[in-house]
Amino acid sequence: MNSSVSLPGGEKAFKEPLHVGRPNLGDREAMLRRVNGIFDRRWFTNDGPLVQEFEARIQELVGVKHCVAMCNATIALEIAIRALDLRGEVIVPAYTFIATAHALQWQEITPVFADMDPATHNMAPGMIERLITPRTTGIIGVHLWGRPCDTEAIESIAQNHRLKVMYDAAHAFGCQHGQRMVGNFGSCEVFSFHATKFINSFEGGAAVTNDDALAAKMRLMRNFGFAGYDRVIYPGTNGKMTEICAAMGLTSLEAMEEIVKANRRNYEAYRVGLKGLPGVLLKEYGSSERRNYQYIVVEVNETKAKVSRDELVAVLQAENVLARKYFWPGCHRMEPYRSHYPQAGLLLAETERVAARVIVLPTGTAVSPDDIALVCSIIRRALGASRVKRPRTCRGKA
Ligand code: T4K
Repeated sequence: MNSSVSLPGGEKAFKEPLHVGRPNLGDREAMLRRVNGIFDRRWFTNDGPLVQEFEARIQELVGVKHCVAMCNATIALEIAIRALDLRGEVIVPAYTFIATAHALQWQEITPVFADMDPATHNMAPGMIERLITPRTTGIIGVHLWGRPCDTEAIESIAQNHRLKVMYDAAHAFGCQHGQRMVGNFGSCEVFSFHATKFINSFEGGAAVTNDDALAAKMRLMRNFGFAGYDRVIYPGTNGKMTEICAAMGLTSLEAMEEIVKANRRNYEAYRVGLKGLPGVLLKEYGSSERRNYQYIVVEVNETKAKVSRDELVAVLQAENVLARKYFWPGCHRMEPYRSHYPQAGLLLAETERVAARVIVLPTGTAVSPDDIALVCSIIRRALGASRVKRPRTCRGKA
């Protein structure tokens, strides 16, 4: 690393690591009451009462007919893909978490990678048509960072080519697109309730849909295909959510407004703290539609910042700010896709360019505006824009 961007002094700015994706906790007492209920009932999993309550709450919040809660979003994606009978090739963005692509590959369906729109980081619909072949059966859009992708363009292309559409909405619970909540687009959408997500159930996910038949199929598939005692009518898997996870999910849902408020406050604090820094661009949420503000995404333009993205991440990490390079280097550069399509990068110019610039910074209820002021001053100092304001003592999170 370029020593000119290292910060002086042996002490780290943060005594404890400041994580991206620190879980939001919700009301501990409410959670413990639910856990006691689970023990009292001796009903731990297999479509228990808390799972049913969690599903009903999500249906209500999203305004969707069916919610099928699952053990995580990756399994929910796999089940939705299978229930929709996708096969052959499916178009997905290259710039997403690897689970979007793996959920296809795991079922021997080929993910075909589309480039991104650099303004939104979502899949660029303009590229999709060129990727359609006789083997293409569907498109999976991803609402990256909770910003809905261009569902109108995607669905019109899909209609013209008789393709199915579903969405990976892992980041987009509680977000709105036009007059509708995310969860109501395509044939179905999949949320993640992983510990690091806006709403969490420790591990968890859900497929939501307005299609009765699809919902029924996904319910069967998450439970081995059992249609009753001793009767299996589909190849299924074990995708069930446990009661303890649903307890956390319900507790987290109750804290939803408080979490959005903290995320929004933090986003504004980053806006102020990073304002005017050359070559450091905070991706704006800038929308009147509902957002969950779960990701603080910054692009570093090395030419203007005079510091590379990787150097800045190294400086932050050295100060215990565990910033992440999501979703570098892009799915197409990870195995097995890297070996399958060694030339894919040539078609994915924007993904290549943007993925090399992005840093995701810590936020959530575990992060305070004071923490953010310090993170921003570290960045400022690394850019040589001003002196870092080191605290007299380390800011601890003991
Ligand atoms: N589609 C998209 C677009 C996704 O982003 C994801 C998941 C999925 C699908 C699949 O959803 P799931 O099957 O997971 O439900 C993390 C999460 O594990 C993953 O869920 C998430 N996306 C992805 C963006 O982030 P890693 O590999 O970065 O996790 P890890 O262990 O490095 O943790 C991230 C940070 O969170 C660390 O700084 C530590 C902190 N952390 C983590 C956990 C689990 C905590 O502070 N406490 C915790 O309990 O993938």
